[in-house]
Amino acid sequence: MKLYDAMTPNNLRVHIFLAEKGIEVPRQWVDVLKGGTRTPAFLAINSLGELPALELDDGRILTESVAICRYFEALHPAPRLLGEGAYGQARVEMWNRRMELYPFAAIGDVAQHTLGFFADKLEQNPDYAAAQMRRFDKLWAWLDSELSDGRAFVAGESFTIADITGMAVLFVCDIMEKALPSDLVHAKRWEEAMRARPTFVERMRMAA
Ligand SMILES: N[C@@H](CCC(=O)N[C@@H](CS)C(=O)NCC(=O)O)C(=O)O
Repeated sequence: MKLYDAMTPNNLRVHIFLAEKGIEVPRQWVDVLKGGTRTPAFLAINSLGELPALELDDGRILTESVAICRYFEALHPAPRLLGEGAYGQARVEMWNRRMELYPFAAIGDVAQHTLGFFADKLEQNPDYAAAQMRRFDKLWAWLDSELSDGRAFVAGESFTIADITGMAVLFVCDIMEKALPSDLVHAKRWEEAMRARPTFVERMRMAA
C-alpha cells in the first residue's frame, strides 16, 4: 500500500485521520509546487491531477480524501471517526458534507482564485475570490451559531472527520493569512481545541 502524499489541505485530512487511528502507511511524496501532480505518470494515477491518492498492494487506486478515510475506517474501526450507528453515521456525514461544501469550499475558492499556482488550472477571478471571502466570513459566523449549544465537536460530543475537515479549513486560512474572528466565541473555542490537538500540532510542525 502507498499513499501519494504532500502537505496539502486534503492530504492533511488523511494525515490526521490516520494519525488519530494510529495507522502508519508508506508514503510517496509528490512535489506539488514543482508540478508533480501534473505529470503524465501522476495523471495515470489520478486523471484529475489531485492528491491524495492511495495505491493498494494489488495496484488498485483510490482517490478522494473522504473515500480514502472511509477505506481505513472499514479496516481499522477504532476509534470511530465516521460515526456509529444509523443516526450517528448519518449525522457525521451531514456535518462533514456541510464543512466541506461551505467553509472549506469557500476558503478553497479564495485560494484557487488568488494563488499563482492555480493560474493555469482555472480562470482566476479576483472579484469572485473577494465574494467567496465575504461568504466564508458569513459561514464562519453560521458555524459559531451552530456551536453555541456548547457541544465539544462539530458533529456532537466526539471528535470526527467533520472536525478534521474543519482543521483543513484552519490550514487553508493559515496559508492565506486569514485571521479568524476572536469575537465568535463558540467557533473560537472549537478552533483553539483543534489547534491544541496533538495530531494537528504535529502536522503543523511538519508543514512549517
Ligand atoms: N476532492 C478532492 C480534492 C483534492 C484536491 O483538491 N487536491 C489538491 C490539494 S488540496 C491537489 O492535489 N492539487 C494539485 C493541483 O491542483 O495540481 C479530495 O478531497 O481528495
